[in-house]
Amino acid sequence: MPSIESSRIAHSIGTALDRFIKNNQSQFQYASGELSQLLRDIALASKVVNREVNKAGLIDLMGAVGSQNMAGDEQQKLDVLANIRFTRALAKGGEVCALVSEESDSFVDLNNEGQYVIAIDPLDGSSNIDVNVSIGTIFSIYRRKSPAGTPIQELDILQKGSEQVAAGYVLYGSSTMLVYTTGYGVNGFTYEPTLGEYFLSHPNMKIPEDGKIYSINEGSSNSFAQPVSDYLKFCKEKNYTARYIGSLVADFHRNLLKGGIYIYPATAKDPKGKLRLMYECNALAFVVEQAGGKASDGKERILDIALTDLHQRTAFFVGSKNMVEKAENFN
Ligand code: FDP
Repeated sequence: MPSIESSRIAHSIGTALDRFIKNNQSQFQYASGELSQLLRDIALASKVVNREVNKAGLIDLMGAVGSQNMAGDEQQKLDVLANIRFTRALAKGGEVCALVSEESDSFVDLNNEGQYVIAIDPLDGSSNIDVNVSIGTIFSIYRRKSPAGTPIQELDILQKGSEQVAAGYVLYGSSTMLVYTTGYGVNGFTYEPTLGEYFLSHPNMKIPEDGKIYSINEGSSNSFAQPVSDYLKFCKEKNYTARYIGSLVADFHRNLLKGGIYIYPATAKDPKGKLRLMYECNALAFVVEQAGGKASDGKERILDIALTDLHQRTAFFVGSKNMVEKAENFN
């Protein structure tokens, strides 16, 4: 009988994120190493945020800071802190020329020669911070369109989701994971806190084509449109399982692994849907499509929706291909 230590040693610890990024750099059409550095900057900032999230209860980071962000949500202390961490890391790297964040009114022009624009929700699911439930970071990366070194223009910022060159999320859950795509499949990395590194734990992730989990805030069901109510009735007739954490990244991640659908439809409170196209839905839509799933607003593919506003909202149907198609068919 091998001892625990020797059986542990028998298993290699796997590929570190840095090594993985380096090995796959040539896949990327602008293989200059800049995007790789940008992904490393995101990973580093996420480690810092992870540290703050883990000790939030100890150092008075929980609770609201008293102000509201652009979308009208109450800003939590950790939201603000995460925004600062990511902005600093991305500004310092020099690869990003402009940043759009859930936490700021307009985009931030970083006044540099960077080739990339990033849209980020530094800490999503903020109403879950105080109760120790999983939260996440969501990011989308675009290539700028105007020449480097010139002032940022609207055409650099308001790009469709289909123009993303990379996207992903960090889930601060029972373990911390970074999941991302550069358009060549989806890979997931788990953070090893004692080594301070992300390691490849979920290579080439694929979402099951079908599933039995539906995730929606049914508290608003009185104001759902009839097709959404009809689809929910169908889910219940099929004895599907309801699972709703209320933290988009966590709900999305579970369904990605197990198969399922997440729906945030239009409601009376949010007639255009609650979630933000630019820094929530586009990234997850890119990831889910790369994993073989689907994302739409109930009718139109999320990645094809034209952007007219930084903080634009949309209804969101995302998850297993067959489930999203079934929900769309009720329209
Ligand atoms: P939160 O308001 O806590 O930041 O992005 C918004 C979001 O969370 C998502 O993470 C989550 O899925 C959704 O809103 C929850 O909204 P409801 O409370 O309306 O269900």
